[in-house]
Amino acid sequence: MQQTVYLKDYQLPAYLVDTVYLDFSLQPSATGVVSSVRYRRNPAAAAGESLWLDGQDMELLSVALDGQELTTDDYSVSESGMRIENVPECFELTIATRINPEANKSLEGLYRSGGNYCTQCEAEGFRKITYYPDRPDVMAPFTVRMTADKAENPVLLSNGNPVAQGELDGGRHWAEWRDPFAKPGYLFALVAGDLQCVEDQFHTSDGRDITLRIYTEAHHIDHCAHAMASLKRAMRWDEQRFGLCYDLDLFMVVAVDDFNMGAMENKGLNIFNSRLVFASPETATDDDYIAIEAVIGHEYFHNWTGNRVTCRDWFQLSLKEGLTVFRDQEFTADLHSRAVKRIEDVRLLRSHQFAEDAGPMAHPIRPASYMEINNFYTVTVYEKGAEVVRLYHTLLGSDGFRRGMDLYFRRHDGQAVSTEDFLAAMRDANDIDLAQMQRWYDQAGTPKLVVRMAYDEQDATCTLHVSQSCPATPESSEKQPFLIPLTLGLLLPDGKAVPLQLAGEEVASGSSRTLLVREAEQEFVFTGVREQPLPSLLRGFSAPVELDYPYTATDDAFLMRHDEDSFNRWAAAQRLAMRTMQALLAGDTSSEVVLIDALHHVLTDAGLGAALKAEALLLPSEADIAEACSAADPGLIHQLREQLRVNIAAALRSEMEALYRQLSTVTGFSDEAMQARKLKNVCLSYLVRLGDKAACALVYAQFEQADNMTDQYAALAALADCDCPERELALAAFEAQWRHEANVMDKWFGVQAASSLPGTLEHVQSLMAHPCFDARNPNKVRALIGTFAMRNPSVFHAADGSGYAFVAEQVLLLDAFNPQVASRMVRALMNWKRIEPARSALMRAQLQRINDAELSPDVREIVSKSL
Ligand code: B3K
Ligand code: ZN
Repeated sequence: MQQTVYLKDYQLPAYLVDTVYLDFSLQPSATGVVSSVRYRRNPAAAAGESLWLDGQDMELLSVALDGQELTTDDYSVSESGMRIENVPECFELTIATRINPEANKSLEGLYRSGGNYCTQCEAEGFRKITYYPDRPDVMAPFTVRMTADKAENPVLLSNGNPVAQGELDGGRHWAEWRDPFAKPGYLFALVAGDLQCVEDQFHTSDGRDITLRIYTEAHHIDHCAHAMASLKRAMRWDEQRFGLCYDLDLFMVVAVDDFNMGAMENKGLNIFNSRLVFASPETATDDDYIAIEAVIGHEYFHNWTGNRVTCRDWFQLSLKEGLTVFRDQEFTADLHSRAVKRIEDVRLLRSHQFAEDAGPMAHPIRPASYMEINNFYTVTVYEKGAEVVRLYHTLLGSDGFRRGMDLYFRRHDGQAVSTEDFLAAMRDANDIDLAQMQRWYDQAGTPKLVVRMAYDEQDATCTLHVSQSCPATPESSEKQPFLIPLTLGLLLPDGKAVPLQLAGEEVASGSSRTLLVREAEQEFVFTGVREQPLPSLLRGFSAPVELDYPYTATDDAFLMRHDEDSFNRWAAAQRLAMRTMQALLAGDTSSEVVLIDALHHVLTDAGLGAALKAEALLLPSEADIAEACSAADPGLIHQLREQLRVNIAAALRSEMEALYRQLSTVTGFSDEAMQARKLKNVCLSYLVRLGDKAACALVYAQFEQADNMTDQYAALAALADCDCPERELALAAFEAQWRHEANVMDKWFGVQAASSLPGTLEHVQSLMAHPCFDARNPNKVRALIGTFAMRNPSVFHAADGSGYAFVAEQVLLLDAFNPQVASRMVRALMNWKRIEPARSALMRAQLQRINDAELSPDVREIVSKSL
């Protein structure tokens, strides 16, 4: 049975490491690893402790201490590691092990992808390579030597800078790399194989020349230019915005096809899922382009937030991930549209993180315990973590935030620290009391902010009564009030903004300001308000909370037109659409006309940019609507939402067609062009709902004529959900065109798995036998099975339970070789308590079936907590 690890049990490492020397003899199924590590007793830890080294799934060949071979009397080995009693104050330990990269299908540790060797060590994969204190607070400089067959592996890479290389007998060669920066084992990386690279240069603002290389298999070498350009933009941006320069002479990115997540920030040698590197206009959508830039940025930014300053233990994961997500969000916002980026981030947060916070896996951004740390790379730790970092930014302003960051690096460069250290740096650099911020780290759950307004015409005052609460979550039911920045404005009936004068303050503060909510209940009084206003609350989504204000449909339609905050114009559109859906579910169609009228205005509003129009036209997803219901019926939600889309398309057909035609002339890849394409394709997705000949012909024409993947994919996705003759034509043509491009084929699998047409489950099952499908490849599993389980609610939740049974079966199959992927997939069944009773029972039965099987700790944790 898997042990639970608790934050409160943290202990300093008993031994520190001064140097690590690793020697790999690479062979596909029998790789020899010799580690020579210099240990020193930690003066800060208790004396006389034995040495514990983590290790698993290896064959131990020998152990020597200061050159003396040890016998099995001197150490004990278990499934999880090795203990050596009675070690000296200072010593060198040499351990030889043998591992099997070819057989490693967990994609953690050293494994093979496409005939090449690569590694993934975060969080606890280094212990599958050698016996070592595999914890982030043990940091050391690494030297790595590797030997390999030269013909098969002409390229040999590791962290840091190359030191030497040479030839050996028998067609083998060797290389040695040295990383001068002390790092934990989780940042170690090794790559060997038949790779080509594109090379570029970057001149840092502190006057150094850096060589940049992106490695890939030869046939993708022409698809790396966008990733390289993104890398250079990220390096420049981090210098300009945070004063942070790159520190080694070489920065490498390697693209591999088999990877459990997006990418990994290994020091000097980032390893990427190839889908987040390769791009050409023909193969990648505009969204792919933006995502590649963001993830290249994210991993690069980790060089400071994660690598130079790392985490004391894995409970602190958000220290590096929340902060680095915040940094990549700002990078994208500075380079593209800030408003659109904010809307997209908040949409993700509200759909996925709010749901996580309301379910059985709810945890604070700094969890207090875990069974399997890989299960905590979550939207809570990442996206809510980034929102908490954003709170400091809102509270301290841009300059104050920068002062805090500067102090954080001054104090902690080269250290492994905790979220308290980050809070302290922000506090001390700004001389401000931030003690209440700690609650955001310790308490799970989405706070609810209830706001009510009272207007007094006589006194011309407007009083906002604000109260906050937070629902019970598994770790606690008693919650302390949070510090919540509430950014707002007041709008008069003519749409003009009220200058905000808070009672008791001397000067007015413009038309938007941030109130600090600290108590469970608080009142704020604005004076000099001549007419009854409508409040625009939580502008820019100033805190990760659920807002409760009794807006009417007319209020929302008004805010959609007049709010000066573009984020809140979108938020009002979402609220209006959500209210309309909820009314439809209750059999009331009255707000539909308000929504359609408001969307008509959006379409024709000359003052609104294309991207914001597109965002406002997108209805809340079926999952979002289900999340807002108490006992959701996914079938009914799908049916009513589709009908609403048809009604919107029918009512606004001529405007949408006109806009579609007007935007069809756009070419190129500027931000404007990308935004225009987005709006055009949102119109297309509505028009296809009409399902008539003209509409389907229009979509198919776009499919055939597209010279870029954005347009081709949008048309394919639209047709995949439409029962028309063009559907099969498009799917067959796409397959014929792209069957040799693995990442493009994922789109083809995805649109079919997302289709709400009858027979989709059987079709998904038959696609598993397609020559391009491979259950060992996480991208394929995510594209086909993941899309079905997570992005096709109406079919996944089929009333007969067939979707649940299929997903449960796949989880069990996957868990036998890749627990991380299985453990993501099983989450589709996790929120069974929020679905209507009949389906809920079927979901629970499948969870029980999984629970009865032999499981990895990863899946066991999710299933046992869900039940
Ligand atoms: N730090 C890695 C994630 C590692 C996940 C391990 N299961 C990528 C990132 O967040 O940048
Ligand atoms: Zn990260």
